Amino acid sequence: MRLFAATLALAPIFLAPIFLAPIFLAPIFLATAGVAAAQAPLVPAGLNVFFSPAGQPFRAKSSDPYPKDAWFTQADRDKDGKISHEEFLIDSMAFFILLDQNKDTVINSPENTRYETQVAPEITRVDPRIRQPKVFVRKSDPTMDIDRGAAQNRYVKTVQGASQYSLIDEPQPVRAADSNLDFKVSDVEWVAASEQRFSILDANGDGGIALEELTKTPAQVAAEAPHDGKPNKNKKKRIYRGDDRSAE
Ligand SMILES: [Ca+2]
Ligand SMILES: [Ca+2]
Ligand SMILES: [Ca+2]
Repeated sequence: MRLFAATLALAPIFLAPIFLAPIFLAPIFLATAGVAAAQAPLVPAGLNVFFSPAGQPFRAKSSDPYPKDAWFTQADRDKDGKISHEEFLIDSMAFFILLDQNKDTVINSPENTRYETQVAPEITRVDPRIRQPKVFVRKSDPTMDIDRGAAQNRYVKTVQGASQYSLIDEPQPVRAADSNLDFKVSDVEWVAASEQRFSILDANGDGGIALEELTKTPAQVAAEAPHDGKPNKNKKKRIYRGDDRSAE
């Protein structure tokens, strides 16, 4: 009850038009991107994408700063250079309210589908710019009860969905909040998920998140990687793995 009451108390803040503006622009962006793009890549070339911890997409030209900064600026409402716990929850709940189209304080299946297809279609695609983990083929281990050699690759963790653009490894942030697995995300579940996300991001546990405290998303790493397309003759190809053989 307390969480719900807190949500209601914050409601007027969520309605501030300036605060909501970037999210309202998303459908416009998608409309201008063109209906014909339905089967084509939904992330036009040259656009960098960032997903807030709540799963809100931010998009920017590659010539502009990586849009993590845009989220930070939005969430840091008092502009003190840190996203406080309260600011983090407000930002997260603002996005919840936008996803909750029928305003019943629950994100239901159609509302989740709208998220996946219209608000954040990037999560259904694999971004070719992002480097995926190497897959190793190992000989089967005779000490294991079951021969897992052939099936082992199924367990290699790939970077999928929203994780490609997120600070937290959650391929589908809305579904991830559905802790009782009833295909609905209540406001209470959303607040609980937001609390967990804050704990993860507040690395030094001081109750606030500074921009420097944030890691780089896989998309950001890809965007900041040396210019691709041309082989770099001056640089030896290095493969990072446990048994680094770059010295061989
Ligand atoms: Ca702040
Ligand atoms: Ca709803
Ligand atoms: Ca649920």
